[in-house]
This record gives sequence, structure tokens and C-alpha cells, in this order.
Amino acid sequence: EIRPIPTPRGAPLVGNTLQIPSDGPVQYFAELGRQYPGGIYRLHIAGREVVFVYDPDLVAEVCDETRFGKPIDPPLSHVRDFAGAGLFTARDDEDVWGEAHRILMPAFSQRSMKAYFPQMMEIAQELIGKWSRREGQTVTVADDMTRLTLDTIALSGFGHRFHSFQREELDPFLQAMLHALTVSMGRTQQLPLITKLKRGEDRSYRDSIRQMQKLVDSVIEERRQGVGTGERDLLSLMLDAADPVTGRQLDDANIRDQTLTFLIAGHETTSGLLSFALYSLLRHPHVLAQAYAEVDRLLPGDTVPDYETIMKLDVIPRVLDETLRLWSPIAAIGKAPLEDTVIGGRYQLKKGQKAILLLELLHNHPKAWERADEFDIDRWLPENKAKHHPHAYKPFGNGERACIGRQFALTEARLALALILQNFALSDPSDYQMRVKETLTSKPSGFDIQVRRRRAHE
Ligand code: MNH
Repeated sequence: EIRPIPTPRGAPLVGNTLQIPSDGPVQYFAELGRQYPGGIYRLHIAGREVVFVYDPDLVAEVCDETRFGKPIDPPLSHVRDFAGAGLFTARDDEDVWGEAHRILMPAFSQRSMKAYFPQMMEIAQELIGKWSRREGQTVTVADDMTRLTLDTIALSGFGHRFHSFQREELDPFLQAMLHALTVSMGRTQQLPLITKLKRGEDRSYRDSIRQMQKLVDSVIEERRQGVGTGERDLLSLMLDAADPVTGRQLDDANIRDQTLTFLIAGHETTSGLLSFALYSLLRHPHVLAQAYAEVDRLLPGDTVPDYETIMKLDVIPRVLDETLRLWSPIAAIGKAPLEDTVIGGRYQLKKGQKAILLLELLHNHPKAWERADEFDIDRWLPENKAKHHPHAYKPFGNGERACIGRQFALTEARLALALILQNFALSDPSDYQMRVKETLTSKPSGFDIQVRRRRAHE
């Protein structure tokens, strides 16, 4: 029989809107979820009914692609102000999603990862160089991981060099991006009338978007001028390849949207993953010791890692898997039913009614995970992995609209962690307490560590 979806009491008209902190909405949603052990609740936010799900069996239903799709409503409809119909923010029914997906898939094959390896290596070495010059000093982890991942996707995907490690300040592109993401997130919790009234904010929002687009246009122009390698990177595929199904090529406006999408989606999340991974290693010395032992075995002394060696790593990938379980850089993803439907045999969802998967609660759900709050990389041994609930782990999303860059991120992150551990002893003298900062993605804020070289630097 149909039952109402539980909900906390809201205020008249604005519902639950004013209860949601603008600087950490998803952490608030997770907090609230702990009060609803049934794995589902709903809120009334800025005129919309939003359902939250985190029971693994309900999530399994919501991940059935014959019944649910990816809705482009706030915040993603606002992110479209700058990411347009790029892969991340395209609607399921827009032709350009399938065209771009098919054109770009070859750039994310395992063979392509091998082709990007020299570029990944070049930027990772810049990180090692910077930290070597910081001997015994502190570094701000998330900032340097952002330098690493932004420069890596820009070089591997577009042949563009940000030179972030040569500068004290983060690239102005990141300022503009952060501002645009903050405004678009904020608007999710805003009644449209309020958004309209904030004229000054809208002006600076448009400025930030223009600034990002200027950078993107110059990256594309560089290539058209013949700068770069002519390799089959993301940009060359977009400029030259046709969709095998429709025979169509991407138009200039869409190439711009995709480029901006990849510059953002291709670095924010991986930066968060690496920052959370370093945090997790410092909190679990026995796991850190295992990771050092692995690196010392596969990369003794100053051995320069090649692609094959990175693929042989076993501890480090399991550290990444477990980090993504406990600290998912994308903390929530949205799905919506294609037709009116019922989940769990009792909760009614109307066509298009958004259901948000809360990954923190899903990834900690007692139905699916034993000792859920323990950082245990042995969960990811093949024999244990086979026993996991099939829908209790979604750090890369689900189905057709899942992350296209997963292998790219994991290859880049394996290499970066291996090089960091090969070269540095890490410590956390200030005993950092986790503070998660939310933009579109989550990252540890203000996490500083101390780095010392393990061997004298040649
Ligand atoms: Mn990624 C979609 C997580 C790295 C490019 N990514 C998604 C989704 C999740 C996700 C979750 C699905 C979002 C949704 O359903 O609304 N992504 C990650 C994580 C990492 C990551 C946790 C790193 C760790 N992503 C990357 C990298 C790239 C990339 C690296 C590019 C090089 N991601 C994308 C794109 C999409 C996406 C593009 C949209 C795919 C689509 O809908 O077709």
C-alpha cells in the first residue's frame, strides 16, 4: 500500500528552504537523513519537492535505467549557464549528448590512458619538484592537488599548459569557476524572485562565465593555429571526428561547452579524491605503511614509473576505492522517473520528480557495509568485492550517464600517489580536523601537511 514519504516540518510557502545552509547543503541533507532510517525522505526546496534516497534497495530501483533518467534541474540547470549542453549537463533526450558521448568514448579507452601517461607524468613531476623545494615546510593539499589535476586534464586533453606550479596564486580560471559554481549552487536554494533581485551578483556571475569562456576560446584557437601535437586527444576528436551513428560533427558552440565541461569535471573531483586519500592515509598509519611498502617494492630508489608499473599497483588503488566510499567528491547525484512510479512497493514518485542519491549515507549504509565507518582497504580485495551489495557504491554515478573520465581519474590518481609516497615522508603536525567544503564537489578545506624528502634529491 502507498505510504507518504517522511518529511520534516517546513515553514508555510518556503517549506524547508530556509533550513538549508548555503555553504554545505549536502552535508545538511546527510545529517537530516540520519533521522530517517527508512532510507528515504523529502524536502520542499524553493518551490520544488525533492526526494532523498540512500537505502541500497531503493537506490537499486532508482538506478534502473528503464525507469529513471538524469534530470537537468537545479543546480545542473544553472550550471548549464556555463557548461551548456556539454556531456555533464546535457539532457538525456538531447541528440548532442549521444553524439558527443560516441565521439569522445575512444579518448577514454584503456589504450588512451597509456597515451596520456607522458603528460600525466610531466605534471606529476612538477608537483614533486614543488614539494621538494618545500622541504620540511607545509603545503596546502587541496590547492596543490588542484594545480596537479587542472594542469593534467588541460595538457592531456587539450595540449594546453596552465603552468600552475610556477605560480603562487591559483589560476584566475579557478577563481572564475569557483565563483560561477558558488552562485549556481546558491540559486538552487533560492526562490527565483530573490535571484532576480540580486542584480550585482548576476553581473559578477556573467563576468566569471565570460572569463572562463575566454580561456576556453584561446585553448581551442591555439589548436586551430596548429599548436599541439596532433595526437588523438579530446580536442582533436571534437574538432575532427564524426559521430559513427549520425555522421554529424560537433558544432563550435558545443565544442566550447564540452571543453569547459572537461576543464571543470576533469579536475575538481580528482583533486578532491587525492586530497581525501592523503587525509585517509595520514589518519591510518598501518595503511600508509602498506602503501609505502608497495611503492618501495615496485618503484625502488629513484625508479621512474612507467604505465605498466602503475597498472600493477594493488594497495594504492584500494586506498582510492575506499577513499571514494567514505569521501565521495561528488556527494549527491539526481535521478528522475520517466513515468509515474512506485519504489520500495510503497513510495510514489511522479514523472520527473527528482530523487537525489545521498552517497555518504548510501556508502555507509548498515544493510550493505559492515563496520561502515572503518577505513578498511581489504573490502576491495577481489574476493570481498564480489560480495558487495550491487548498488551501494556509486562514486562515479550510474549507467549511461556515469562518469566518462573514471579510468582517467584513477590512472592519474594512482600515479600521483605513487610518486608522492616514493619521494616524501608526510606528517600532519597540526592534527587536522576534517572540514568539508562544498562547491559542486566536496574537498577538505584548509588541510595542510608537512613534507620531507625520503632520499636526498639529486
Ligand atoms: Mn566525472 C560524470 C564522478 C573524474 C568527466 N563524474 C560524473 C558523475 C559522477 C562523476 C558521480 C555522474 C554525475 C551525475 O550523474 O550527475 N568524476 C567523478 C569522480 C571523479 C571524476 C568521483 C574523480 C575521482 N570526470 C572525472 C574526470 C573527467 C570526468 C577526470 C574527465 C576527464 N564526469 C565527467 C563527465 C561526466 C561525468 C564528462 C558526464 C558524463 C555524461 O553524462 O555523459
